[in-house]
Amino acid sequence: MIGMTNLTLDEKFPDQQIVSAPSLAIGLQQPPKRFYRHGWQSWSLAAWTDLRPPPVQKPAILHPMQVDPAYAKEQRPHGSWVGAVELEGGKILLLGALGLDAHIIATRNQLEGNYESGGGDWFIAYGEETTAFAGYARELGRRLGAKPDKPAPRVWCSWYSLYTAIDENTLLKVLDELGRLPFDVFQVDDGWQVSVGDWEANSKFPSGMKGLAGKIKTTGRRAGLWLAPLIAAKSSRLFREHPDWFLRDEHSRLVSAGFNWGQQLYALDPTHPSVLQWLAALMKQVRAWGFDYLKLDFLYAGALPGRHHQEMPREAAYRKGLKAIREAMGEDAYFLSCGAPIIPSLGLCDAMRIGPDVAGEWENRRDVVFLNNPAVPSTKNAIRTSLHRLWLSPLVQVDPDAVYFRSRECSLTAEQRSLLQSLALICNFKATSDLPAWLTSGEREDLRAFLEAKPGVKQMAQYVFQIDGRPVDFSAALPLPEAPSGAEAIQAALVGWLGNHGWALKINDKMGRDALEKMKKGL
Ligand code: 9PG
Repeated sequence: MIGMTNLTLDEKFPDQQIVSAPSLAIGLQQPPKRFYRHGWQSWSLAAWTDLRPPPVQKPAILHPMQVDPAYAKEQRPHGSWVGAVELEGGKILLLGALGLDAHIIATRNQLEGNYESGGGDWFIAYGEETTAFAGYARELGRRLGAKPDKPAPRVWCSWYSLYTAIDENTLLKVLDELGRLPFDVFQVDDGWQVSVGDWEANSKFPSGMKGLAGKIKTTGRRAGLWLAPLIAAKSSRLFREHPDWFLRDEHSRLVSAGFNWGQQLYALDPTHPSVLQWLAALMKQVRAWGFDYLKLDFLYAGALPGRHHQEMPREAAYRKGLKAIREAMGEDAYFLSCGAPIIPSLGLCDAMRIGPDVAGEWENRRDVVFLNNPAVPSTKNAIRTSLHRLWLSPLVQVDPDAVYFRSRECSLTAEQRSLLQSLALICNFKATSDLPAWLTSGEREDLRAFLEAKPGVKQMAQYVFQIDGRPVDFSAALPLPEAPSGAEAIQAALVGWLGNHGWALKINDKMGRDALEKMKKGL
């Protein structure tokens, strides 16, 4: 390939170096044992895998919201910005981009990195895994900005119990029942808005968002709010009124930002001046309502491939949007990014979700195994990917997602719940959605102790930690599921086919909402 810089891993290879090139390949003298694959955004898989071609994740209709769609069908082992191979003897070779739009590909005889547009610097490390990743993190911090000095607040978040079935009365009841449990933030998740794109209180919130934030603050807590500012649902007013604000491809067709809430999603173009103005006004609005903890979600949409209003690399477009958002919300707000393209978000947010969603389930067979999907909600998926992104800790407050203390409405074993809680202690990011009414008195006391804990954490081995002397081994969360065989393979093919159809996803969405309403009646 023209413009390719070639290096060879030999005896004289330096421990750490920085090389500037549009494309770079490091020749290996032996086939690697494992590949560290780093997914594009919060929910995308990060893990050490073997060197077989990564099976294509299903359904394709969800690709824009689960993987980098530009590489969804890549047949070689690959990852975003950074990749590493493990060689005989346990040493690793890490190749990490210091620019924003790079991709890594591994083969049996080389580790290769390419910038999508122009070129940039590469950080290369050869040696022990922890040292190599620490070196990469240090260099990223120098260029993109390191961790702000804000301790992570302890958060009660409405998502992992009530999901979209929230309303003012139910939330106020929860707020009351939390009593004196030491939460710093009460965070309202998805379900308060008129539509994704139309960020106004819906009819389930008769006092309006300012009223709700006010009530939260009278309990001495900060008010938190979820928004997905860079996407809009097809049925939203925003999309109908401003179709020209949305990202299109070279044939002027709208770019898909995925499918959720039973609808097609589109991506705002963050290089459009009117979009930037609208984003700033939105952030000022939610601050004026009284919210100062913002969980901004589905952020990947700002970095999707397409033709921008102002031509620039897609991840530079994203960073432009994110900068406008950060500036408008103010430095005193706490900004948690979610569904966020990892490297381009650094230096602009306080915290970052580093894995897919947890769930009251360990590993759903239909969603995780049949669809071969490590990005869908599942506690095993969440722990696996978060563990492989702990190296980001010096750069941003890492969020491994909520923990469970409840045994009601949750099929996780006590051991699985404990693994999740331990990971939260390691990250020092504590959040839950457990409804106080679902907790036994013992569970409530355990939750209190967790919120108050300031344990000493020691890493003993790659996946083994000691928390106040108590050993915690995460091995159970590591294996990727084997592909289904026999009759299950046929079932899996059917689920995969259905999953690619809007009507099937709509039915699935409706069934989920009906089940939620039933659950709510029992509250
Ligand atoms: C609200 C939720 C919660 C949650 C977020 C995000 O299809 N998907 O791949 C997909 C993944 C995650 C997801 C939604 C869809 O959840 O991570 O905490 O805020 O949105 O809708």
